Amino acid sequence: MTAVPQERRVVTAIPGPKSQELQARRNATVAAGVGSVLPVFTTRAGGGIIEDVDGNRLIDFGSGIAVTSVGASAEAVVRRASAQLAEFTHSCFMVTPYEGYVEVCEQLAELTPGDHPKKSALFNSGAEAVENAVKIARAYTKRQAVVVFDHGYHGRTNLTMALTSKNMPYKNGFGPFAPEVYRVPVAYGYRWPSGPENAGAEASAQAIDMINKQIGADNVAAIIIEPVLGEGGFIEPAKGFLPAVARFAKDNGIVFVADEIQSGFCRTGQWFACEDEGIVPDLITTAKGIAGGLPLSAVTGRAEIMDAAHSGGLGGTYGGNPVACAGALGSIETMKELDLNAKARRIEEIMKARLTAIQEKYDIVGDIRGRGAMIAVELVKSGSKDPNPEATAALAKACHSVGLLVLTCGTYGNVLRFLPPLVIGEDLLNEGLDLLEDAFAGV
Ligand code: PLZ
Repeated sequence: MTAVPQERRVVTAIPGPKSQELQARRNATVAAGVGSVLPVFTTRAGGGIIEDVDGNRLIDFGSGIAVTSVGASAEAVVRRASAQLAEFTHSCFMVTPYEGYVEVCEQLAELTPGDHPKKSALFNSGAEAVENAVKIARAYTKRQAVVVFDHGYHGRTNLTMALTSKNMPYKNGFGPFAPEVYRVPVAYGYRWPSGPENAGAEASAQAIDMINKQIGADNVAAIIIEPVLGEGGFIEPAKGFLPAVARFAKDNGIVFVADEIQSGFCRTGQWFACEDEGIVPDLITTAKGIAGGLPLSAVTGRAEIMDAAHSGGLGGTYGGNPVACAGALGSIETMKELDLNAKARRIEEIMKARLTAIQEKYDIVGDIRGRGAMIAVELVKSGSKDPNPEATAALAKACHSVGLLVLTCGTYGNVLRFLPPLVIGEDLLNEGLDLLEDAFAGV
């Protein structure tokens, strides 16, 4: 294994000829429904760089959608996963268990908020974790309704599609959806009619009123929210919103679930984003950053809630695969050793300063927000708050063409989001921001 040089290098058009050739093969055999943000075919990746088949090296502001926080070839992840691979690839935890699974659950109990007794169950994908959180909350409360929020994203399976708010591309034509899912407002400060300072109190009051009037609190098994809404546009619910909703859940025997699949594991400069307002969720779903790129997810929470599902009621052939667990232990070890929470906060400091300078020059930057290495700009039409998805797409394209991988998101497709690996060098980070600034000048 050779480490990828931490330097941007553009030697062909992006995508280059070899990527284009592979894209033609892909188009012949890979289903059209599976898209790619930028069809450059990867050969190596690590630190803050993705190398492609044409020899280009891109600066990575995406981390494979907030997954490779420790880099895509972190030493401890590779070492531990390789060692495990040589011992055994699979036994199925439901058939004969192994220590790695237990160790990951011990780490989750230690790292997640709250000092109550905790238990975990491991799965493969984020969506699977969310589905299981709903199963567990229903088993515990013996209630059915699930409350989710405007702009929320929870996955692509049938139940999690129902929990997800945005129709295109996630839901359109894929119904019917799972029943007993209800959506209420979230405190989206930038777009709250009476201003961000009122959003927390007003939105929580509206959400709670809707739950009481339209569902009945006694029918609600779970309230599920992303403490920073990811796909919906990196929306940080205005201060006061999350505590009010969590308190309402507690007062009414509702399981409060924090979906930290995107925001968890040091991404926002804390182990979990809900710590920012001192929230202790009953259940927390994690995936993505947990295992340095290997597929692993978890539901962690209060032991008495987690134990409500009957023996044999939770599981899956691959859930908590031993190689993925080894990767998770390597990823967590790296986060602790390199203090990646501090790195994420440093990334925020650098990015917000540079983005504020860009905003002073370009009035299409409506809002700069996010925490840690989960930062975004919301783009609007000049002199208004009208969403500007065209400028967002043009900026992303301009960045891609010079070797800076950025992603977009948002209900209106007008949010440019930055999710660099937390281990990215400051020189690469600043070079990426220079390229972004050039892109603004060009668009
Ligand atoms: N919950 C908060 O962010 C995954 C989706 C990409 P899976 N987000 C990236 C796409 O277009 O499919 C996500 C998330 C939150 C749940 C999920 C689902 O996680 O591992 O993709 O199933």
